[in-house]
Amino acid sequence: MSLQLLLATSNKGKLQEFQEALSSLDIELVSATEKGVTRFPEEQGSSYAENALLKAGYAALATGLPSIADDSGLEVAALDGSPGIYSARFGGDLSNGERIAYLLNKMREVPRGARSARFVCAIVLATPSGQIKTFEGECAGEILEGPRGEGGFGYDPIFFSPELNKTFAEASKEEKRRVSHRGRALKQFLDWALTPTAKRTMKDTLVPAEDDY
Ligand code: ITT
Repeated sequence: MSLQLLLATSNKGKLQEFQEALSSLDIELVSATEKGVTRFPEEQGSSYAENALLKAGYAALATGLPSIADDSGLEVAALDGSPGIYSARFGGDLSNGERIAYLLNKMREVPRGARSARFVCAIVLATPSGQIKTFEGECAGEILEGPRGEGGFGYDPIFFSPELNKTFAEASKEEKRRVSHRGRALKQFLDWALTPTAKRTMKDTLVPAEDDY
């Protein structure tokens, strides 16, 4: 029976990207909702890694399963690195489209050539007995003056990737995974997941395998 690994997120876009990136591993990636975890602790950390650890650690203790969480954000140079770790709540309780409009409005005076930004991602694996492993990735881009593309999620329609020569919302899933902050952190996770240490770590579970009954 394959190992179960819980993904501690309520963001469907992240869940899809993790499922696709980890499909080659002999791991059953289960969502938090499937295991009855629908709420996570408030993200009070001062870094992506701290917030990811809060989510993964909480899920590991709540379910007894090794758990991974992603904390990520968009850092805009002209806004002094904002919204950063506050990306999901930037502007308050807004729809995705409203949040994009809020960001674009803040940047209305910023000329082309001064609209650089980066996405940053920390993925943390936490086990029920307290083992922790962190993976990080980032990618550089520019904030466009208006949205382009229908794919992805969050700020993808306004994030132009010079490597792809298109926005993340115009990119295919494979293209986004190849260059994105999450794709890069997931690549590190994938490389590590094939090592003997990783297999031991991911077996650190309080949930008995079905054939143990
Ligand atoms: P969970 O905490 O439940 O995982 P969340 O959406 O609240 O979901 P974060 O606290 O990590 O996650 O906030 C990250 C926000 O940054 C996310 O809501 C998006 O607005 C933005 N973001 C992160 N990665 C992104 C990506 O690949 N494309 C577009 N926007 C992204």
